[in-house]
Amino acid sequence: MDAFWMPFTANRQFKKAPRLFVGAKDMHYTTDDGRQVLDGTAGLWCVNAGHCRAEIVQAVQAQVAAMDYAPAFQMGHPGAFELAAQLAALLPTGMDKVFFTNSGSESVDTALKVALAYHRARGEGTRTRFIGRERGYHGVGFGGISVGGIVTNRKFFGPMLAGVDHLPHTHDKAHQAFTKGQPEWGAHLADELERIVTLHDASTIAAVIVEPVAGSTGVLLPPKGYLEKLRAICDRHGILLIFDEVITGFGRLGAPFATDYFGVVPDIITAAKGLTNATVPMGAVFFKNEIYDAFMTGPENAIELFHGYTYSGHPLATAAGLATLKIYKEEGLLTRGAELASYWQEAAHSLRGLPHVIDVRNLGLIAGIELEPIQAKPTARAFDAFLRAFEKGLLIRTTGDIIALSPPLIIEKSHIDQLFGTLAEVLRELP
Ligand code: PXG
Repeated sequence: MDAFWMPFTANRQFKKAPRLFVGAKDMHYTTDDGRQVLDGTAGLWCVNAGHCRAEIVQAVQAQVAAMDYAPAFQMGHPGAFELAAQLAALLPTGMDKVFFTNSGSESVDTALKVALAYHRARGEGTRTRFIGRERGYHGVGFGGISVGGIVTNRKFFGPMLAGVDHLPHTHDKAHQAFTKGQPEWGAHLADELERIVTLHDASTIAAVIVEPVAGSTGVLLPPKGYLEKLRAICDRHGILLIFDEVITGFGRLGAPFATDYFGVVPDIITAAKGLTNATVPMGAVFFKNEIYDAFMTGPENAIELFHGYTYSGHPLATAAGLATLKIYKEEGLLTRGAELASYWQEAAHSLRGLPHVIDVRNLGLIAGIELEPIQAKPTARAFDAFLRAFEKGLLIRTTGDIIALSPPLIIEKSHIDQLFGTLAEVLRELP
C-alpha cells in the first residue's frame, strides 16, 4: 500500500488498518470482506442517483468504444454541445453558457479567472480583488484555497492569491443550535460585505464567492435573508456573485440548484460532483449570458478566452452527464429531496438529547450533527464515530467533530430509519 499517497487521509493510520470498497450498487457499497455498507454520504456528496446505475454504465461503455477522446481546443464532438444545452435548460433564465472542467477545484479556478477577465474586457481592469468567506471550501487549487476559509487548507501553502478578503461565516451555536432548516438569526452578517467594499472601494473588487450552504466545514446554513442581502450589495457595486454549487447542485436541497431553492440568482455557478453522478470526473461553470457576450467582441478568428483543459468536455464525461441528467429527469430526483426533507429533518433531529450531541442542523437531504469534542483531542470523537459506524455497515463523513450526511437522492424512508438508527446506536456507545 506504500506507493499511493492518499488525499486528505491519515496515510500511516489508514495503511495499518485499511478500509476498502470493492463494489457498489444503488444505496450500498460492498467492502473487500464482503459486507454491505449503507452510503450515507453519496460517496463524497457526488453519487446523487445512487451507484452503478445501468444506464450510465452503458452510456460510458458505448462511448468509450465509439470514440475515446476528441481534442477539446478548436475541435468538438456532439456530446459536449448536447450536454451544455441540456444544462442551460435546467439553469435560471439568462444563464445559458457552460464551460466544462474536470473537478470542482477547476470550476472554481475557472470562475475566478473569468471574473477577472470579464471586468477587464469591459474596461474595468482595476477590479482584481476577491471576497470569500471564513469556513468556505472551494477546492484545493491556489484560487480555491485563497478564497476558501479553512486554516489547515491554507497555512502550509504560502501567500496564495493576493488581494483576497473574507466575510465572517454564518454559524453561531448560541443563536442557532438545533434549528430546523435555515436559521432566523444572522442575515446581518452579510452587511460585512458593505464594510469590506467601503475599505477597498468597489472599483477594486471583482467577485464574491460563497457556498449557498457550506458543506465541507460541517453544514453551515445561510440565515434567512442572508443570500438576498449579498445579492443586493453585489448589485449595488457592480460585483459579480459566484455561488459554489459543487455540493448543492443537482438536487441536494430538493431543487435542481441552490439558486432555485433560495430564489437568489448569482452571476456564475460552479458545479461538479452530481453532474455525472461521479461516474466520470467532470465539472462545469455556468455563466450569465452577458458575461459570455462581453468576450465576444474582437475579431471573429481570435480566441476569446485563453483558458481550458485537455479534458474539457471529455466524451466519456459528457456521455455520463447526459445519461445522468436523463435519470434525474425520469425519476424526478432533482426535486425528490423536497418530498423527503421533512422526514429526513425529523430523523436527524431525533438525535438531539443523545450523548455528546451539541447541535443538529439540516436542509434538503443534508444533515450536520455536531459532537462535543474530547478535551485536547479535537476531531477524535467524530472519527471514532466514523469507524464505529463503518463497522456497523454505515458510511458517514466527519469534519472536525461534525458528522455530515448527504445520501444519494434515491434514498427510501427505510434507509433513513436505518441510517439514523445506526447513528443513534453509535452515539450511545461512544466514550
Ligand atoms: N467547491 C465545493 C463547495 C466543494 O464542496 C470543491 C469545490 C472541490 O471539488 P473537487 O472536485 O476539486 O474536489 C468541493 C469539494 C467533504 C468533501 O467530505 C467535500 C468535497 C470534496 C471532498 C470531500 O466534505 N468538496
